Amino acid sequence: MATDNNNTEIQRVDAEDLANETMGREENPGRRGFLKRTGLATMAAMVGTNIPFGANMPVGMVPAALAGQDVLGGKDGLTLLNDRPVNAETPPELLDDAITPISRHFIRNNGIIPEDMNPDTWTLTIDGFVDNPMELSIADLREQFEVVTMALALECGGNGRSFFDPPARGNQWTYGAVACSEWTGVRLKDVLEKAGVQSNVIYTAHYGADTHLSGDPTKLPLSRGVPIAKAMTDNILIAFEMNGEPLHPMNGAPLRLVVPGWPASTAQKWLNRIQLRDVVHDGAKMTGKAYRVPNRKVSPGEEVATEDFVIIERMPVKSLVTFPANGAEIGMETEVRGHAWAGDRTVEKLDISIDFGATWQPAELDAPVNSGAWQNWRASVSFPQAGYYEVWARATDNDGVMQPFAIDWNPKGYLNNTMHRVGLRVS
Ligand SMILES: Nc1nc2c(c(=O)[nH]1)N[C@H]1C(S)=C(S)[C@@H](COP(=O)(O)O)O[C@H]1N2
Ligand SMILES: [Mo]
Repeated sequence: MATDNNNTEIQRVDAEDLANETMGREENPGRRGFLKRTGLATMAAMVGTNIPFGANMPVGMVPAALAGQDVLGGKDGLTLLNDRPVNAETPPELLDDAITPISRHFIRNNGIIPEDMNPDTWTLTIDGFVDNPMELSIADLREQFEVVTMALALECGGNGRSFFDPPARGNQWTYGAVACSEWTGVRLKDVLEKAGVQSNVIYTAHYGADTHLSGDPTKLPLSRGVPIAKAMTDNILIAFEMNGEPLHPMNGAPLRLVVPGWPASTAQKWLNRIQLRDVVHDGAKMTGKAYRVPNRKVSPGEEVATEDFVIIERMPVKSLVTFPANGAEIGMETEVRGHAWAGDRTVEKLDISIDFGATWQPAELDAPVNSGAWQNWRASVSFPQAGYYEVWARATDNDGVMQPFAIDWNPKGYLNNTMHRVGLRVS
């Protein structure tokens, strides 16, 4: 029998949740179960019709019709951080390949993915301050521009957020909101050149077909852009394939931008419009504190006024150990390997330590296969005796900047490029 007590324990899908989402606030951290806070609108979309008694559904109840449905679309071994919107990261040891398999490319969604991802009817509009506004199908892109394939790394600006203290709100990414796939598409630069960039253009604005969590069609989940000089670099692609296959629905099918070296939030998925502007873009997640950091060093926990935030541009130097896995038991000799990347710069040096940073040894470091790719590295390690060790990896970029040991705190938990540590039991 439902007593008062029981009643208060049953939380409903409430107005406050929807309000939070409407405000575009990132939802609370942590690993929550499938559909734990899914709003009515999404559940309705997922079951394909409205749910008349939906307000009575306890939070966390999965509509029986959806039981067992795969929210990650066949992704392999990813950790689900949030289901509404879907956010999932890849454990470092699953990122061991030089080219990340599609099934292991992380997912970062700010809204609800589009229902229609038909490549045959998809169009991309180029407008704003251009001489020739264009509407291009994917076939037009393939026919009118040089099609290129490049290995390009994408990293979410919030990767590593979970290690901030005091904690920062938002998805609690650890290490795995990064990937390097092989993208096929046309250069953004070539398309913009054909459109004819007018002399007053300073910024791009990217639009996608995903919809806002609130269900409000006048709101966008995310629309970011880059300065025109960045847009005209030749490693930014309008991509229609990853690893030789059509884009995965969660990674922006059938068309997306791939912007290496900058926060991957600039890499609009489900791309349907690029507008050229004579002012800095002010779309969703461009303003306020989203993808912005204080313009100065701040102390942990400090309140920073919104006007003191600046847009994140280049991502900092960083690396990952992808073998062995954290917690592995291994023999006295092993290869240690991983990747390193440095925003628009290159990684010049990768050192590892097995003695908590007292001494360092250089790893063998490959050049990037092309500009915008991560760099692979490996080292042979001999441990002096059995016991517990940590492998630490530290990359240095071509400007001499090294990964730090401690985090430079910022309120939203962006740009954490501290060294990756992997604990090993050696016997
Ligand atoms: N349309 C659209 N594009 C988007 C996003 C989004 O929510 N909607 N998220 C951005 C963010 S914040 C990141 S980190 C990358 C993630 O790309 P992925 O999901 O393919 O890994 O996509 C970017 N592009
Ligand atoms: Mo992101």
